[in-house]
This record gives sequence, C-alpha cells and structure tokens, in this order.
Amino acid sequence: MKIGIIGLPQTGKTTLFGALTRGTTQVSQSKTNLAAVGVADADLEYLADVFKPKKTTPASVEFADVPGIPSGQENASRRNELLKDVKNVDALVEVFDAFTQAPSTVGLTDQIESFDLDLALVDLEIVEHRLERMKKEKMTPPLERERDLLSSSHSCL
Ligand SMILES: Nc1nc2c(ncn2[C@@H]2O[C@H](COP(=O)(O)OP(=O)(O)O)[C@@H](O)[C@H]2O)c(=O)[nH]1
Ligand SMILES: [Mg+2]
Repeated sequence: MKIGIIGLPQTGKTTLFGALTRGTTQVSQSKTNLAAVGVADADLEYLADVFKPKKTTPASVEFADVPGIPSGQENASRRNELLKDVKNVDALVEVFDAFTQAPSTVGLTDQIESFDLDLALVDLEIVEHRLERMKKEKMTPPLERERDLLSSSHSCL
C-alpha cells in the first residue's frame, strides 16, 4: 500500500514521515521523500518459524512525503507539479498545523476547506481535459464506461 502525505508548507508532514518511517531516511524539504516500512506481523513470524522459508517478506507500507503544497490560484502550476508524485497512491493523508493555533479556531477549518477545494479543482481540470480528448476518440464499450464515470465525477466535483 502506498500513502501520500500532503498539506500546506510547515504543517508537520516531514515530522510525521520521520515518525512513520522511524527516522530511517535522509529527508529533504524540497523534494518528495519516499520510504517503505515493513509491517510487523506475529502470524508471519510464527509461520516463518514453522516453515523456515529461504526468504520472508513482510507486507510493507510505502510513504511519500510531498513538499508543502501552496494555496491560491497563482500557485496552480506548482500545485499540479507537486501532486504528480501522489497520483498513484492508495490513500492521501492531509496534515494541518494545529500546534501553532487552537484546533477549534475558524482559521484551521477554513484552511482545510480551501485546501480540499484546491485539490478538487486539480481533479476537475484533469477530468475536463480527459473528457475533451475523448471527444476525438472512437468510442468503444470500455471508453464509454470511462466517459460515463468521468461525467459523473465531473458533476460531483
Ligand atoms: N509544536 C509542534 N511542532 C511541530 C509539530 N510537527 C512539526 N512541528 C515543527 O514544525 C516545523 C515544520 O515541520 P515539518 O515537519 O518540517 O513540516 P512540513 O513543511 O509540513 O514538512 C518544524 O520546526 C517541526 O519541528 C507538532 O506536532 N508540534
Ligand atoms: Mg516537509
């Protein structure tokens, strides 16, 4: 499983990444940090003990810590650039700074809403672009299904 850690700059993403990967990786603040962590599993250890295989490979979770994603329309291209590194993850973890301000403040709620709105706009652009391109393609049943799915995503976004 691959998990992307995203958020505004200076919110604690790299700190979280360091904690999750137990500080095993040299971290950068300007590039996406990647590390995989083996998942401890007592059942796997027991089975390895019984069967003594040549090799035991635990399940692993891969984390991608993306540099801070700036807010605002003027930063749209930088945002697209940074989000490329998390396009293929299974889940996104959004990190917000609740340590320099009280978590109950309106500011934090606003930050979360506007960050999610920025993400939705990125998705909308991708969907519109693909739908536009599909108009030029010869329709086949799989393409029709894709178009239907994208159309419903479009209205949802
Ligand atoms: N007080 C406090 N400081 C934190 C916490 N998480 C991160 N920081 C500090 O906030 C700053 C930015 O953290 P960093 O992980 O580099 O943020 P990033 O830009 O999102 O990767 C650093 O000085 C961290 O030590 C937290 O939970 N509490
Ligand atoms: Mg960072």
